[in-house]
Amino acid sequence: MTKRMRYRDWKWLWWYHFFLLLITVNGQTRYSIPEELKRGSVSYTLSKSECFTLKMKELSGDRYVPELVLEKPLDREKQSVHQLLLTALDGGSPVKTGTSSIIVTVLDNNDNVPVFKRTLYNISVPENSASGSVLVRVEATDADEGVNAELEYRFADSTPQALLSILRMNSDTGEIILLNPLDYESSNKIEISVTAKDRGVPEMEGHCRVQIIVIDVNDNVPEIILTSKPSPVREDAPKGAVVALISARDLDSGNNGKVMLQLTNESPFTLKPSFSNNYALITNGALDRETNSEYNVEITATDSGSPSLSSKKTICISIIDVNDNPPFFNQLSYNVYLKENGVAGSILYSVSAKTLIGQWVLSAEFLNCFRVQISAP
Ligand SMILES: *[C@@H]1O[C@H](CO)[C@@H](O)[C@H](O)[C@H]1NC(C)=O
Ligand SMILES: [Ca+2]
Ligand SMILES: [Ca+2]
Ligand SMILES: [Ca+2]
Ligand SMILES: [Ca+2]
Repeated sequence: MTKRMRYRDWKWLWWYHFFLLLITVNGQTRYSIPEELKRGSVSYTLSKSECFTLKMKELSGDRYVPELVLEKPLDREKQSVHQLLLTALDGGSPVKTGTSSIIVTVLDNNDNVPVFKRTLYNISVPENSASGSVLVRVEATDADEGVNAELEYRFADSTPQALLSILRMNSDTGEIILLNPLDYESSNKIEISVTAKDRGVPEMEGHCRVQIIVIDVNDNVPEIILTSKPSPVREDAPKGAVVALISARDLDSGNNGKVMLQLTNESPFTLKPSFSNNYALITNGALDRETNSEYNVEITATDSGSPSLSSKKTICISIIDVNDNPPFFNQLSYNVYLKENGVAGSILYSVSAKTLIGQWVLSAEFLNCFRVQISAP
């Protein structure tokens, strides 16, 4: 009969994990190796291992039983399987040995927090980004396995409702999706906290921040504002007389909000820039009510965006009459021939003069004999 141990003597080892009994003695975790091995004067050695050692436990009657002792905490994330080799030596001469492998599979415990690849995601997006577009994808990893590493992405509970109506989180992929248009003019920066939660028990949670910088797009048309109503202008107003005060406004920023005002058509007026975006509409030439009693001045506002936007406004300016036209007769002198003894009241002669509303006055020395009668032309 061979002294070498046969398979059936060792087959318990294939079932070792059914028998491993966890006992803690003096702070050490011990896994007792079953009864069957207690027979005979057999000694044991264990292959070198960082975590496990073999201790002989004394039983009554000088009998010993080998125990597998855990020397330091296991960490599945460092080593998930430990392969040990147990050797049994008999007391004979020469010594005969038998070996068996012990495979220790370390079960996962949810002891790792999900960790984001970046603590801050800093991205820039134009304000006209289309709804439905993916702005950024956050990503976290979890060193555990199975449900302990299954992640769900969410916006932090403290996220304001206003942001939740603009952004949506895909809880599986970590993609942040734009729901509604951004508006640089109302908010040029969005900051949001994101969490990744695993499905372990208890669950663990990792955090990161997402900063979305909104880039201005030229989406506002410049406006022309009359800061004072245009006042009617006397036709004899000197050059440079202020007719109206005008300002320009554009809600965009930078070049998109830089506005230039111009007069579109020829007129005896010009725009004089004053402070910032303010202008004065002033006279720039001779006015004449008799040729033009009213001017429609068209102003164009253009921003410096690319492409640029513009708007127009027409201002109506009326010219006030000044009595600057003396009446003049068709002829400088009229020669009238009369017979003596003429009937009083008869019309002698008609004269006419170009004039505005006025009076006809006859020299005083003739008032005894003549008077002027006005008749329709
Ligand atoms: C985020 O990006 C913007 C523009 O790219 C930059 O000006 C800003 O300094 C960045 N912020 C941080 C905290 O990195
Ligand atoms: Ca773990
Ligand atoms: Ca985990
Ligand atoms: Ca804009
Ligand atoms: Ca603009």
